[in-house]
Amino acid sequence: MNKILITGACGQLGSELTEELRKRHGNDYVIASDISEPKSSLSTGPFEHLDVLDRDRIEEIVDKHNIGTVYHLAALLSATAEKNIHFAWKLNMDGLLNILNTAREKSLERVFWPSSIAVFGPDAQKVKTPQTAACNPTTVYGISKLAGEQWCAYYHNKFGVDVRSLRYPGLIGYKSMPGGGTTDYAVDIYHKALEGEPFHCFLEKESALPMMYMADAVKATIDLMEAPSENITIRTSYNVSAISFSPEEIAAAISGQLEGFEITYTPDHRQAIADSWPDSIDDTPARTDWGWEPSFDLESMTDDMLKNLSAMLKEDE
Ligand code: AKB
Repeated sequence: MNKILITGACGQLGSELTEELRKRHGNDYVIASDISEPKSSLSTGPFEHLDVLDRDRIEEIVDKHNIGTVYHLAALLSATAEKNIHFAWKLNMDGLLNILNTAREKSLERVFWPSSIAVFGPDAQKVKTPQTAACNPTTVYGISKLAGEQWCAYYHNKFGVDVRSLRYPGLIGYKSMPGGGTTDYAVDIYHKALEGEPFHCFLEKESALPMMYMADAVKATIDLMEAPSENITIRTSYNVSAISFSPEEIAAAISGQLEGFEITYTPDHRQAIADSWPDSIDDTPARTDWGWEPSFDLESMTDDMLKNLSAMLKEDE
């Protein structure tokens, strides 16, 4: 049976997707790869050092492990990308093209690539942004995601590469920290709350953004990848939605469970990025085409985050 390769497996989504896919298919069936040293949670199965800008190395790993499916997650997120625009473009575009070309030449069965709500810009409908809203991003990250979506559709239409994609909102999980995103505050806030420290938020209190709990994000990804080809009507990238909240709303949900939690607001350069994105997303095509439905809302996510994160922090003591 052909195996699965995950690039960017040390990242926030990569590490959880690796864990879940190994649970479902067996440890040896899922090859984790990253440019960074492997995290201890990845030691359950094979790991390969991989810079996705190195096409020869990608092909070597694909041949060595008889790879049939790639989840290509290695990329720079929005806030980091704004600080290094040329490298962000290179990594996000050339990395994707290396994977798409490998998939084409080696006739891989399936590729997953993450897009983002960052494809939308300030002129898109803010609330319940539809799948087909105008995509005029004002960040280099958003520009790279929009171009990436078009490359995915092109490789599918021209060369028959079965590449599938989701426009993720901010992802929130307790197992690992995100790195370099604008939505990262919504993970950090739980850590500070449990450490008994005040949280200094880099966004304004009313700045609502689309978000999703990690369990839902992993489920959406695998559900999309397991859907029959004929159900996939969108070959750019699907809107997927779960929760939408502002910093003051997540703070209120935490305060409901943890007495004495304090938050202050000092918006920085990331506020402009947040302001350019939707407040919430409409994901009707994902629901219709492959049955997408999230399980977690703000309350149930907060409950699960605080329970699991406090258990983890206790273990580390
Ligand atoms: C980011 O904040 O950059 C990401 C995203 C919404 O794509 N979490």
